[in-house]
Amino acid sequence: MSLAAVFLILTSTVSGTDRHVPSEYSTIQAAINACNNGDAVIVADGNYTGADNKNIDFGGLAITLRSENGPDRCIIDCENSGRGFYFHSGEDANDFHLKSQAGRWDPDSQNWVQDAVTSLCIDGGDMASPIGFEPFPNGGRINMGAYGGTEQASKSYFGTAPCETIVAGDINGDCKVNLVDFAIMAWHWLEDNNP
Ligand SMILES: [Ca+2]
Ligand SMILES: [Ca+2]
Repeated sequence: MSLAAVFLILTSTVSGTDRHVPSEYSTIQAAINACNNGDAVIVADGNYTGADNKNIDFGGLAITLRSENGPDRCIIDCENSGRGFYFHSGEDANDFHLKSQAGRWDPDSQNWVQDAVTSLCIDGGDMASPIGFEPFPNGGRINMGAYGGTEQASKSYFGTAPCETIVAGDINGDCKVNLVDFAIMAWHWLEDNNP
């Protein structure tokens, strides 16, 4: 799956050392490998590619990974191969769900909760990637990040509460049927994802 992931902000209650990419460590994984629990990896603006800038593995550490100046100019480009992050060492996945005013899955309460802000990574994934199991409203476009394309993907927020009634043809879920929906349909026109 093609995935360009923007850095997620992970929180930690312990303060530690700040480790800067690329000024101190040439790759994101190299910086993480040097971390102890409580450290922060801070990534400067740039487009990050290559083996040590994808499939990023926290190795079970409780650390913070964030962009220095916000997600717009700090991109992990997986170059159509691999994934942005690979969490498999018991990391607390709770922190990886993108914040959303329309709904974020909270594993602790096993419920959808609403945040005060909405992450720009929602509906920020590759237009050509299937949205998979993202719940409605999903914007008709995959989210960036660990839960993009899954049933735990954070919901799209359009400035108001989600629709009370779902209208046929409203592909992105903003309660309106208009050219935005048509554009999404046109983008995927005659696509066949059957195996
Ligand atoms: Ca989405
Ligand atoms: Ca719509």
